[in-house]
Amino acid sequence: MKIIAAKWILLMDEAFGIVEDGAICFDERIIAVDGADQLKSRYPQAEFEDFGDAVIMPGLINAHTHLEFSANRSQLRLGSFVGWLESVIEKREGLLAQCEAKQCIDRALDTILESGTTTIGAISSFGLDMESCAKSPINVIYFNEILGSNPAVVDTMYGEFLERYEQSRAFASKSFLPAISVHAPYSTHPILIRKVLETVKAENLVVSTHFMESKDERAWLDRGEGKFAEFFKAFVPDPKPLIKPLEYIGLFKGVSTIYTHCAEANEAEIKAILAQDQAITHCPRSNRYLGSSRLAIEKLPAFHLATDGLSSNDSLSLWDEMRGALMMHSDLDLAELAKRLLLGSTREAGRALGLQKGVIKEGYESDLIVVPIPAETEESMVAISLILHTQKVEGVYVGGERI
Ligand code: MCF
Ligand code: FE
Repeated sequence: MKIIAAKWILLMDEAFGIVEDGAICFDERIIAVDGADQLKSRYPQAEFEDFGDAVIMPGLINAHTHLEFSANRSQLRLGSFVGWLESVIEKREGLLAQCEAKQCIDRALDTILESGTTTIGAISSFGLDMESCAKSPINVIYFNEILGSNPAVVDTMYGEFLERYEQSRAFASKSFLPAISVHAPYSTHPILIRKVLETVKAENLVVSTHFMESKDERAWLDRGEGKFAEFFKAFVPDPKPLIKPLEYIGLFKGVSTIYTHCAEANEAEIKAILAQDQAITHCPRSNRYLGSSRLAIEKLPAFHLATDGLSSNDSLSLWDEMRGALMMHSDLDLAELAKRLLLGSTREAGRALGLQKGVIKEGYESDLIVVPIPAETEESMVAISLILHTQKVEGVYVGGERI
């Protein structure tokens, strides 16, 4: 059992509660939050550490990233979605090989942990990141991806997916939870979706999917037009969209689902997602770099933040993502936005993934980070200051253990 104290504790409760001069007593789970003296007399056997001028808060949760693309710097073409996708197909082999050779997945995981992210949702297209994720101290929801739009190859795609999924199940542990990702409405045949959703329901898993990420996706799914029409002609003679967006959302009814991006989603689609009690991931930098619209977060009751992969971003740090979001949503009140971004990187992400993480509350898991903050910081500036100045954190606890 441990007690840690600091000038500020950010609880990440709904009201963004801050405890001044507080302390937390915990083992694997959080036992109590109070003043240091009170906790020390209540739990005299606990190990004690005072971090002084610092913030203690839940470890950050990045619900959507692609570690297998971590070798990318400027090989992939940014600016528009289908242009980017073509470059992925062209450069994929090289990028994956480069990543294996340079062990860049392990390095990416190290930088993620140093930045204070203690849980990730890793979208895995090929299974190359499986062992690294399974052995990392970071908690991983390992989303085995399924895709395939051509009916002629759906059985092969499903077989190949199943093999990866079964392999990942063999690694399952407290910090490695196998799950399933359906790539996107333009890339995954409804036959495949229905098939994997049977497994999802039987095993009560969380599903992750890309949804309405780009203007190209909007034009294709609504009207069968635009750059996707050209793109698919390379594979099939007379390509047609596989499904309407609202129908796609309907497939996931009754399943805990995370829709990543939604930058081009319309009001009816957002309403349908919320009516099904499902979650929306916001990746502001990835959207900017792939030419998508700004997601109107001010219209959403909740959202969580994620970095996406280095395939469409310049870092895997949620602090960098929060700084990007502060700039992107330039009409929103700075202090309120800062709080929402912190909640979106902790509480809301934990909730979307169905974890007892992301909040400092009795019974929640003890994934905690310690971030230094100048002594003279006023309470009203704590959230803004954290976002503007944090690169690496001073201390990380995962499941109550100091890493
Ligand atoms: O999230 C970004 C952009 N949107 C879609 N997909 C990916 C992203 N980063 C990597 N991907 C992967 C995706 O999982 O690229 C492939 C999929 O395996 C594109 S479809 C051939
Ligand atoms: Fe993604």
